[in-house]
Amino acid sequence: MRLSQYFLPLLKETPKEAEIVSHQLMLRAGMIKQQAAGSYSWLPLGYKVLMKVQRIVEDEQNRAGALQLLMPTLQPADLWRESGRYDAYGKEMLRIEDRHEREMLFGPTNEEMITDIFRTYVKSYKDLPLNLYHIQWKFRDEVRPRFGTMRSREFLMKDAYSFDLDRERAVEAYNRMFVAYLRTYHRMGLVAIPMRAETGPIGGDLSHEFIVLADTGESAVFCHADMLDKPIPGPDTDFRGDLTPIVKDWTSLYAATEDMVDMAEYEAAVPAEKRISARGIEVGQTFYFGTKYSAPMKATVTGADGKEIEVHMGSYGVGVTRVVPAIIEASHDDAGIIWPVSVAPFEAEVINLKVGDPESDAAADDFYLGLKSAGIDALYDDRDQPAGAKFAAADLIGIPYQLIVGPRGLKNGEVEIKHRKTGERETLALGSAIDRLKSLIEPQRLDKV
Ligand code: 5CA
Repeated sequence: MRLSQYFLPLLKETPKEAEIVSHQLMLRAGMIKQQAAGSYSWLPLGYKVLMKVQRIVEDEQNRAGALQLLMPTLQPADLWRESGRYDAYGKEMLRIEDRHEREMLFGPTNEEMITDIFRTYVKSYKDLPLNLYHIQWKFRDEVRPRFGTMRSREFLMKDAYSFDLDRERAVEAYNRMFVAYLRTYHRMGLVAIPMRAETGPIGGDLSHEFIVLADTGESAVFCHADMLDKPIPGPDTDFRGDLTPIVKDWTSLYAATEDMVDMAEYEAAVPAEKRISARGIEVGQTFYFGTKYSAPMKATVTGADGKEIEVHMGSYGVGVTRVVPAIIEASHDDAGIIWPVSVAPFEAEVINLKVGDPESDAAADDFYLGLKSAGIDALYDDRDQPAGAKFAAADLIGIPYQLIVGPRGLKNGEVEIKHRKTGERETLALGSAIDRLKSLIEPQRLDKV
């Protein structure tokens, strides 16, 4: 993408309304624009990151055997009356009336609707297990929307719903999502720790929040330090096999959110030097809630013995629009964002230091086209602007590698690569720069880990 033809409204000043660094940087880097309280447009650069995050989520959901569909955002109130949640949900639910005075709501979550789909079509135990998911906009009329897309009113969620014959098999389904989440966040460059959690309005007695540690996080969390460097299950993980050992290993060390922590238990379980008591961002949550929805909504299947069985369900959410600021909270410096390659809007940026100089233009054009044919997603700063402004913009938007092309280097047959994360600079012969970038970038895509 040529920057001269792109839409990238960068801000020079830090907007006053933004309290935390990720919100400030998302506004300054032209990723989002606020439209109303807790409501944001995703501009092209931000949208590109959002879609990379979404693709990783889809990839790992599919790998774990979940099937993607898409449900509407507006839901009939009657469906929620069946589960009893229409009145219970309170003011966080946005209620709407259509022209026929039918009561509707903008879905804050989809347990009822997915249960309705299930009960319409699935009648036999032979059709289980089943896990259906979608990635779709939710609305929650939060009392205090804040921190940009971290806690907004309209936000994008991946929500998956599992259906099984009994608790034991439902826990197997839970474990598949648990392991899929470990892989999902890892591929985004995040360290997300599963912690025992409260279930709130979704319900149930088994739940984990996946937490990214950050000082700006909204929840207080308590865990064993060794949770931070546990090995992530690999791509050869058998999702049809028994995942209990992996989940046991990940839940053997103490990790709980403030709603669930028992300080005496925590201090007994974790030696003083291993205690992490910190703040964290909840990037996802998993729930097992048994027959909470299947019982009142009559979602049953016929068992092998011909008897009707209420299915056991779980639901599994990822805050897709929250993950983006969480990554920035975890990865930035004073100059701007530092994207992990796997979610970076572009993998490399060609910076032409002297637009208008025929040699620089020709070399930079060549690199841009060469990167494209090498399969590297590149941004090309071909704007006629001072070098300082280009460097500042490149650091702000955080592309992992900058390929700096200028007349002085070209005279010696050289270009420079700057690593955004470390600030390290390498001088390379013109002919080897693309191969070098390829060898740096490819392993960091994390699509094979
Ligand atoms: N139905 C269940 C799981 S599918 C559910 O709704 N779970 S949830 O309430 O925990 O939401 C799932 C994830 O959405 C959360 O872990 C969080 O990452 C994200 N999320 C929740 N509320 C917001 C919000 N106001 N703004 C941005 N993300 C949010």
